[in-house]
Amino acid sequence: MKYYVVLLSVLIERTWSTNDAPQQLKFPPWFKFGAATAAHQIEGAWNVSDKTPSVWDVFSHEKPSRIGDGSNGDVACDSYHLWREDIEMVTHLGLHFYRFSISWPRLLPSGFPDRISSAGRRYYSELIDGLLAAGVEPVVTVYHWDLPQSLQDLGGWTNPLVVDWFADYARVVFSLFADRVKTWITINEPLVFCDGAYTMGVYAPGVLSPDIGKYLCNRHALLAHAKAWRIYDQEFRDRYRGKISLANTITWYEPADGETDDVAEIVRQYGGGIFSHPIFSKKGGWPPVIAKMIAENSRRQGYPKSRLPPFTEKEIKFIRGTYDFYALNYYTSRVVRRARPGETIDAWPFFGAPELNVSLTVRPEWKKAPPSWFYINPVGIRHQIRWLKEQYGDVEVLIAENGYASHDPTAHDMDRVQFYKDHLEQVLLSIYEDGVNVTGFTAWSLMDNYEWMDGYVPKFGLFAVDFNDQRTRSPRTSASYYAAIIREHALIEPPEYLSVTQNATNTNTSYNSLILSFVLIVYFIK
Ligand code: PNW
Repeated sequence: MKYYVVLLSVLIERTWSTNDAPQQLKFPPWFKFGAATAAHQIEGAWNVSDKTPSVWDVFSHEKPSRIGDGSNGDVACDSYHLWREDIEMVTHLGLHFYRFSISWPRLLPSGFPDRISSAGRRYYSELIDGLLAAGVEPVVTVYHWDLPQSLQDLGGWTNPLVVDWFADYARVVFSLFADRVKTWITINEPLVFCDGAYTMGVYAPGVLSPDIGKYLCNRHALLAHAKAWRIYDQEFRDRYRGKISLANTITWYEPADGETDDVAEIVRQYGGGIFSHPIFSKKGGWPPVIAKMIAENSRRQGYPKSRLPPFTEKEIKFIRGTYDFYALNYYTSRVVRRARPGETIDAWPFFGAPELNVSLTVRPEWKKAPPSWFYINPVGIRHQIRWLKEQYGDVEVLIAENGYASHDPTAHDMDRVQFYKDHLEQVLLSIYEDGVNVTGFTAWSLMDNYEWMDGYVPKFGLFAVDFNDQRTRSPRTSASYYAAIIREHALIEPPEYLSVTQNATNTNTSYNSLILSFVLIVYFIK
């Protein structure tokens, strides 16, 4: 009996007291930490081997004035050549997983599976093998915005055939890598590449068509995701037992003082619901409140049909349930108020505002970060996660992106340290107070990279990259902080971490250990 007591005590001690963090600051044992990048933002080698141009190559080459610093992703972090250094950063941090994306035109130069590039295939295969050899799980995004330009020339995401084009591409990706990759994201942030491109014209391909193109893109992105999910489900799941979903970026919307919550809720349904309701709700299809609003707007504008093309019953069923978890990207929040009569509402800086006829602002206390849309509100991530649970039930949530940009290229980035600390604190509250099954957190980004139309100006990296030189990577303070969180599997206070060495932490005796020892001594004396 005594042995069982000792064994039990040791088990309790190991599970709950492996460091000095109070219980509520520890992450659950199964919680995983990662960091993310995307192909176009880091790889460079834009025309190396048989790779063909993506929409971002063409957009940044033809319209450099549309990019903040006039730059492009021709070299970026040169990860096509320096991927071993990327793995070194990943292991330096002690990440459980590394999320990266595959470049469609690098793997399939024509956009179609008539020919798989052997250079492209080798590149991703070696990267995956290198991660696995280092004990790191690869988490792979199939599409992170770099559509082959040849497909854009055929209409890109506005052409209904893109659903099949994407599905064929996804099948190739699964057939090459699903033996080694167990977590998949089909498509990253359709809100940004549809709205950002078609409503605002600021993301590639920069085709302005806010009324029509944007909603075609939305519809086809959802069908393409569903088709890829079903291909994985039917042709690969039995053999490889992986998980697959899409990633949505959702801004948290709250009502302005004096406004009711229902106006904020409409914007939530637009920003988060359009790409979630069809997949995660019991009924499927567009969020009803949004379908109704766009139908009414369309009628008022003289369109014979809703500009938001409805799904057929068959399509609703086809899309519904095509998820294994919810991949949430969270960055920022907005305050919503109804537009005043006659007020002009700008599409920029935020998605959907003119359609919804609302004004979107920020609270004065939310600190501004570059890029232009970024204001910091850490509790927004908790509200957003709780909203997902309220809307779609107990789905597993993977935070697939969260991170901070500054203009400061230097190493001592206490603002980023604070950002991660504040957001991870809210994630712990989501888990322990709101009872949401959040299973992982992904820092955006592993390193400074090509921040789309903002070029190389905003620095998102845990590691700094010297873009004027050999793309040397150097860890920032936030990298040490994130590595310490991962090592301790707990949220630690930045000042404590920065002043206390690892050795000192280890020699501290925790209160839990003291109490446990006391209980054991009393038990044996008796
Ligand atoms: C994400 N917003 O984009 C992308 O997944 C990354 O590629 C990108 O580098 C990162 O976030 C930072 O921009 C977003 O306006 C773009 O809220 C815009 C927004 C959110 C995410």
